[in-house]
Amino acid sequence: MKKETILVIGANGQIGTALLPRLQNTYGFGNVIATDVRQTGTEEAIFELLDATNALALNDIVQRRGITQIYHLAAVLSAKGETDPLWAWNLNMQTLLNVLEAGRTFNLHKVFVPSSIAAFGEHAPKQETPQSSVLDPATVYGISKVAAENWSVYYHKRYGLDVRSLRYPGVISYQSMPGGGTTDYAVAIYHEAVQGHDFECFLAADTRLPMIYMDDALRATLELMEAPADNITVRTSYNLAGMSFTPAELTASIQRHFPDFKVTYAPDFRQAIADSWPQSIDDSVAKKDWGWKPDFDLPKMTFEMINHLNELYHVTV
Ligand code: AKB
Repeated sequence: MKKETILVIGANGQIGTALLPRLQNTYGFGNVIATDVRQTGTEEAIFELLDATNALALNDIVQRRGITQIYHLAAVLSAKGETDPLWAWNLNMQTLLNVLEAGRTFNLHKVFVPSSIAAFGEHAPKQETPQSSVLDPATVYGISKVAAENWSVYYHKRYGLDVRSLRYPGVISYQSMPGGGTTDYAVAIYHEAVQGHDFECFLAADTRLPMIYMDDALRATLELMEAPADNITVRTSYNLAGMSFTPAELTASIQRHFPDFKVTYAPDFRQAIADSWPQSIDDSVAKKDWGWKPDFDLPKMTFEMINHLNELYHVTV
């Protein structure tokens, strides 16, 4: 068992929920402290309430628990952020700066700060978007991610803080629902299909976006965090790819299991956000630096999602 004490901020979110058991396996149950602004009562972890916009509260936990690494997973996502841009900016930036300051002040070994494909905007190439592209995001979430990438480089260069980051595509998982993202349709659609419901998609049928299955996203996160520091040539955030598909292609892959499943399309304000993002991502630098290789394609992910959600909803097929 590795000797680190890990703090997870936003542990009840989509990635946190799935990441916790993996961290507990690697570092030991007692060495992973889960925190969030709300307690669900279902946490299988050592849990503390934490509003990470409060620097004193964050610093108190870091000191009291002898934290050596932070995974900062709390953020307001792309669609929700557009409903209240200044609130989203303040929350995303205040939590980020508090985490980086805690990292510097308490000499933390490593900090993980996720970024997103939302960091890209209309002037980045849409296909196989390169690691180094123009970053002109259309959302406040994207703007906060670009700022976070630059702050991470600053803390690394100026203070030697070992901050690492991935530009996550849309993450698809069965463990919990995402909240407030533009790629959320690709999770909700499975839940409706498995329950025998029709689905109304808020993006147009041909909207291609980069996506990744949670298993791959978690493996990427842990492989990046465990890579030797000398291998990490990107301190902004690594491009990360799993697969790319449209709502129509996702529907067809679900219909191979549920032939009667029906989807209608009613694009809303999230369409413009999706249209500003890449359609596919070039993650060759992650492959070269720390050996990244995705395992899940669309058919394999659909098979897994349906199996897990069948268990959840007790549907027999
Ligand atoms: C969102 O849709 O906002 C997120 C993301 C791509 O970062 N899933």
